[in-house]
Amino acid sequence: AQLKPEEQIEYRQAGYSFMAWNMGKIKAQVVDGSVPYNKAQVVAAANAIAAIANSGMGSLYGPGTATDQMGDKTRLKPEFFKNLDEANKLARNFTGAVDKLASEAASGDQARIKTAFGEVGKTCKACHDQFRTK
Ligand code: ASC
Repeated sequence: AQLKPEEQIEYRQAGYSFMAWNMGKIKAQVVDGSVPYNKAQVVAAANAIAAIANSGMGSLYGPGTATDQMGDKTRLKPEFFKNLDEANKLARNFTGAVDKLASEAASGDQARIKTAFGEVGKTCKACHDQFRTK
C-alpha cells in the first residue's frame, strides 16, 4: 500500500539525514582533514550514500507531500509537481554523482574522491535551489 504523505516525508528525511551524516564523514577525512583518512570508512560512507540514493526515493515524493498541503513538515515546494521532468533530471544527476563517489572511494585516490565529493554536493544544491524552500 502507498505510504501516507506524513510517512513519505519521514522516510525521505531519514534518508537525507543518514546521507548527510555520511557526507560529513567523507568531508572530515578527505576535504577538511580534520579526521585522518581511513579508506574503509570512506568506502563504507560512500556505499551507504549510494545505497540510499538508489533505493527508490522517488516513490517518497507522492502527491500531497509538498508545503502547500503539509505545511512546515516539509520544505518541498509545490512547484516540484509541475516540473517532474526537471526533478527527475536532478535526481539522475544526483545518483550519477553518488555512484561516481562510490567508485572513486573504492580507488582510494583522495584527490579524486575530493573532486567527486564536490560534484555530489553540487547536485544536492541544484535540487535545493529549485525545489526546497529557504
Ligand atoms: C551535505 C548536506 C547537504 C549537501 C549540500 C551540498 O553534506 O547535508 O545538503 O551536502 O550542503 O551543497
